[in-house]
Amino acid sequence: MAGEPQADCLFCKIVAGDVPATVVRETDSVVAFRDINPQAPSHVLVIPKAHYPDAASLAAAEPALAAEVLREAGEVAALERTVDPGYRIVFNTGSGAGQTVFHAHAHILGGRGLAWPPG
Ligand code: IU
Repeated sequence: MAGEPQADCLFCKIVAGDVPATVVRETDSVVAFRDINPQAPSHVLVIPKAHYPDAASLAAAEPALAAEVLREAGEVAALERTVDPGYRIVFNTGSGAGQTVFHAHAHILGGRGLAWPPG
């Protein structure tokens, strides 16, 4: 069923506490934790606790939860003090775009200059 935990999903295991993560913020519906392979001085992932394979499927099924992920991204940036000069929110979607974990997640990157366009 849509949104239900998936036994083979790494991020569902983090939500369940079965895989360790350095959690920086948590609400009833989302978790924010540090990426284990940071690509910037501040690199935090925000995930919905419910399982959806990517951001688009999350937004289609539960738009309020997708909005909560974005709201939480802003809270993370404030906590990490990256609001000024700026930070980046990234949703890699599909393997060709670099998605490796198929549980929707926002990367919140900051703490250094971020070039555009991305690689
Ligand atoms: P991607 O957009 O699907 O490639 O992002 C997945 C991220 O999950 C990636 O940056 C990994 O470093 C990160 N990650 C993690 O934080 N903890 C883990 O246990 C594993 C991956 I596996």
